[in-house]
Amino acid sequence: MSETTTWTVTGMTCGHCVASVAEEIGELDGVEQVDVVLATGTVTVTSATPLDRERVEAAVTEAGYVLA
Ligand code: 9UX
Repeated sequence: MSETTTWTVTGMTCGHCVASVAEEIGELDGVEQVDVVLATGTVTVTSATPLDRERVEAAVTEAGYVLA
């Protein structure tokens, strides 16, 4: 069963930021869908395997932003 979780990411200010975060999170094992919303600074991820904070934070950090 997939699960969907919404996270808050600070520091994203443009569409390129959004694309970078979406790309990094999309590379995590199990991730099926990623929706990054610039206006709200939120990232909604649907994953087939549980996504712990450490994995999401590593991806966000790799993209150059900060997981709230
Ligand atoms: Mo451009 Mo979005 O530096 O950070 S990619 S504003």
